[in-house]
Amino acid sequence: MKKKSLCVAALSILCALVGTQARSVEETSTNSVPPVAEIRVTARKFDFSPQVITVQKGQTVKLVVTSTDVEHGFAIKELKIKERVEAKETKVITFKPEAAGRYRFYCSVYCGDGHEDMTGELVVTDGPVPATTASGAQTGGASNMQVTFDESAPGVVFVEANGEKIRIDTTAKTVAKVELPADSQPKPDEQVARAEEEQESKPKSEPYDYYLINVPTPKRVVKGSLNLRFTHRFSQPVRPVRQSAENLLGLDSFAVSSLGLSYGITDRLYVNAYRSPICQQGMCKTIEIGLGYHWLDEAGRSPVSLQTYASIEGNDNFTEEYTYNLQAMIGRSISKWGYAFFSPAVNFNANGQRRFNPRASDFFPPALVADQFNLGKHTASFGFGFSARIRPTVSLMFEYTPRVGFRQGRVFPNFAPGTFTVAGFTNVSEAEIGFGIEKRIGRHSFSLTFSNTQATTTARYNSSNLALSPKRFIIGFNLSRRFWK
Ligand SMILES: [Cu+2]
Repeated sequence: MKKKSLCVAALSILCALVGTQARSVEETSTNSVPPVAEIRVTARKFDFSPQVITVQKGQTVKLVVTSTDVEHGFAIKELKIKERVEAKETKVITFKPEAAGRYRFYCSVYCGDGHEDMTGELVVTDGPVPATTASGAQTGGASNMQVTFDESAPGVVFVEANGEKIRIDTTAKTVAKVELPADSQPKPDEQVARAEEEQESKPKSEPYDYYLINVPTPKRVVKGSLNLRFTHRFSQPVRPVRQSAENLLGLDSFAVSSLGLSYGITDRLYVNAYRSPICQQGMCKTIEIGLGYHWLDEAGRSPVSLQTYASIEGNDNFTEEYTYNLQAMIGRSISKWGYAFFSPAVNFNANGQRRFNPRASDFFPPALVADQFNLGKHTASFGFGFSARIRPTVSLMFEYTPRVGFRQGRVFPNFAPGTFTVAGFTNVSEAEIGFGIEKRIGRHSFSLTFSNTQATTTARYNSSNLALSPKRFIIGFNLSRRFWK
């Protein structure tokens, strides 16, 4: 009994001691660390504002995150924070960083192409947050803190934030609220409107890539960005499978690799260069150089997105046999996940110098009738396409390009009955058809493609194919990568 009460007494003394200790720690910490740091953060396609948030270790941080457009997320892996911010709503995220360091924060809800760019940094300092950070970098979006010094009175500072102005006199050690004229305080509605306005002026990224398989889309080339396009087309058709199986469905066959670059001079004007080794029936070493312009944006409340493109293709590294292309790229969303495209083109001189016609000398004995056979000189084509996003970053694509004028397929000689004399020719050409699946990872995009044309430059995919029937497809890949922006 005696023992027990002694124990209780000792315990209560211990408790009291620990309690005082804890209180004194708390007291000293409240002296140096402001208890709560409330920071307003704006989330929108595709950035956070501010992008750098500085707080102090051990401080309770209250992030007031507002989305000005669609649903976004806010996540910091190391601090186990992952929150959803509903469209046009505000979410308060409270946490207490216990270790100093730099933490990456990012959007954790897919919000469109460019989502991967939505990142920022939380800096947790050991000591007090530097004043410049507190007043400058941290004040983005809706919050707007301003610190001004009174030139006439030394030691007087005005701090303006969230429509309030406070006068701090460090010599007299007084703090006083200064009344602001009513109209100088931005109303929350105005703040949202301003944020929306800013966003309108910012070009949006279309949720599809620059090309379906061969057909181009009206995707904007962002100013200052360099975009790489790499295409790879094998030559052996997938079907009949019995033949292609031993070559891994054609993957062992001769493949054509073409490489291109486009650069955004402004957010509308871009230049493009592309080199492809083959055209039809052999090596052409074609270089295509073009200029494009982005006219309309569906996101900018136009019914369609529209881009036009003009280019010149020259064979043998741009030294001969020129073709001139004009193309329009039109795109429209048909649902939340589907997009329709139409890309009409004219290709002047697609068969210039009659270079794809059969020649008398191709035959033995020479078939003079070949000189009379004409495949036409120019091509007009009509590329139709669809893409459907089946996952946030995965799309299925289909395209179909019928054409008129010069259409190169396979040219067969027709023999006069019972002889070996060439009496005429038949040209078998099929409309271009392609389908594929695309995966976008940040600024990369990779597509596995199937198409019945091996040539990929503007004039060639539009005017010729491998003389395959539409049932026969070759496997290919498209790779694209955006640099610099
Ligand atoms: Cu996002």
